[in-house]
Amino acid sequence: MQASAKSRAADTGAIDAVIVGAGFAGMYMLHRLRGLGLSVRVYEAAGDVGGTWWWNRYPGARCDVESMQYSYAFSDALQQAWRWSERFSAQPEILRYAAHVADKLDLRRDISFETRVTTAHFDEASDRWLIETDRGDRVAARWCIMATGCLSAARTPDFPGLADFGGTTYHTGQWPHEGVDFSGQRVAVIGTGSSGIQAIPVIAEQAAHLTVFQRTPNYSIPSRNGPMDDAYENSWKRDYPAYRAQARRMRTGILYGLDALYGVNDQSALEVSPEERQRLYTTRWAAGGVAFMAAFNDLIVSQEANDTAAEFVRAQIRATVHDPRVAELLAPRDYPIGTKRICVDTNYFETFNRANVTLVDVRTTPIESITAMGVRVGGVDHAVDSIVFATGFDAMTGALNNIDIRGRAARTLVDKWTEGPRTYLGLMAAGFPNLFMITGPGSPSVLSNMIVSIEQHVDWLADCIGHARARGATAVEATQAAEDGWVALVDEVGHRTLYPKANSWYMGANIPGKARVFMPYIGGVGTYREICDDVAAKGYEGLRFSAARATGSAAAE
Ligand code: FAD
Ligand code: N01
Repeated sequence: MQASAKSRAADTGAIDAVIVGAGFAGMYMLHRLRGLGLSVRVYEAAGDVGGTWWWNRYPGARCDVESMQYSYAFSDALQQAWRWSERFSAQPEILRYAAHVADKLDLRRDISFETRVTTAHFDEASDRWLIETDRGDRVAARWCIMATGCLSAARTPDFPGLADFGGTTYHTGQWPHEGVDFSGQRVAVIGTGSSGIQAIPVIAEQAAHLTVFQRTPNYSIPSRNGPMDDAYENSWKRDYPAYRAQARRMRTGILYGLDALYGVNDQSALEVSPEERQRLYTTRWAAGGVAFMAAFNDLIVSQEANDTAAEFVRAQIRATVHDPRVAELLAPRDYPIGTKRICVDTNYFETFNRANVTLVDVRTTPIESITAMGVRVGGVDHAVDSIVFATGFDAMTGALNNIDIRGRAARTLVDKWTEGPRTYLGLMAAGFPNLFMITGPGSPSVLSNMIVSIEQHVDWLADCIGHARARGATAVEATQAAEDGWVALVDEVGHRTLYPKANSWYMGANIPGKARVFMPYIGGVGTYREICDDVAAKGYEGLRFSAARATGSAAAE
């Protein structure tokens, strides 16, 4: 069912909760809050559910966490009934899955589509958020849950001359729903992150000529994608709840295969012989996927260990790409493997052996301008009919900062986060009572199987809201001390790893002027869950519960 919001009248009045976003986070949050008996309204800028998978329809888009795991675990009936057709499902199938969940749970009746939340202001007298949308909705809600996504604010760099381009431009994160036919065209792809690496091989097969503009080469592991193996599917489904429980305790929230071969190897890369190292890397390269980074336990903390994995990948690139000059350009050197999001591909490096593909290095000579005819680099014009921006997102904070969010004393979130995001557990921010973030900065979020992290946050938040209601509190707020302590921990744990060495979006480095802070919590999904559970068990340590002045009640704590 496709939702339609065109004729909807604007909402007014007071409700219990507003959720912003109807991706996997907002959908499950709605389901849980309904279960608590709350009145809920979800606002979603897109035309239907699915979030990431509604927007990112570029050719080649698919998940790189295996589909048996990149799916909801909260309902065994759901996970038993749904059948994935491939090891790593493509975007249309993931979107169908989201729609199926929405149908099953009858979610759409509480969702306003094509509706963007523009402001959220906290009213200290009533302990309510006053929320406005671009369609004129005005609603007061006790609880405001931002399920706005870590990778939903697409970003096109401000290239000089962009407006003059005579052809068509696309962004991978805002792909036309009717699809694009590149047959016979000269196409430019700018950007070689995960999106570019997925799109480039598919576009190359269709376009007359493809020119790839690469600023930073990426480490990419072959996916070895293929049709879902029935035996593999059944082995998961036989014991799904137990496997999901194991995955929740892993650092990344992913169980790497059901046999020991690709599991997390708790050995240092430096404690085995070079031959054994080579054997293990080769096995994982052959198996495909992000489990490559679990070959040893110190790849993200030891430069020396990391170098062994990085060199292995560079050797694969050299062995794959025929032209040695192109192979060298494609081989990443100036940051440790895994410290920019590891990519997973199908025929990415092989694509550069095609006669209709050209690689242009824009590291040494940056893109000068976009002209009417194409892309100009170092005085050379590359004439194209279409430009695909695979240039990523204002990650983790972009979607939140796009909303005018004001907490106590009308302080804006943008102002609070000038030096980088500050949260308690990645869930709340001091001075912003009753405002919750799902997979917010300061939580494992983008370093994990995000559906695992989403479910953990949603369950925790539903319990927290239930707890607040049970004790008669109308406001829940992180204390400044709790937030300060958490921010310091996130920073300290991050700096125990190699991650800060890369100019990555994890560090805010892809957005000019954005604070350089390692934003996610890298202590691991399992550890993080224990911390959150412990906080709850201690009566929500670090949170202050109170009752609104308007109700006349005294503070609840
Ligand atoms: P989203 O899916 O981003 O949904 C947020 C929604 O909020 C969006 O629909 C947006 O329109 C809406 N929104 C934002 N601001 C507003 C506003 N002001 N008003 C109204 N609506 C608003 N993660 C993995 O774990 N494994 C993968 O394999 C994987 N593959 C990915 C592939 C791609 C191409 C991309 C871009 C990301 C991928 N991710 C992957 C990350 C992915 O974003 C998450 O897995 C997950 O889908 C996030 O769900 P979400 O609901 O938190 O956010
Ligand atoms: O974005 P990115 P993405 N001139 O930021 C380049 C998830 N995801 O959309 O590295 C020239 O990674 C930029 O260069 P540099 C996943 O979490 C998952 O690809 O900044 N180039 C880079 O090459 C991922 O990490 C999947 O030097 C410019 C590229 O654009 C996240 O989404 C698939 C430039 C941007 O790469 C974002 O991925 C897709 C400029 N001015 C996405 N500005 C899966 O497979 C930027 N670039 C699961």
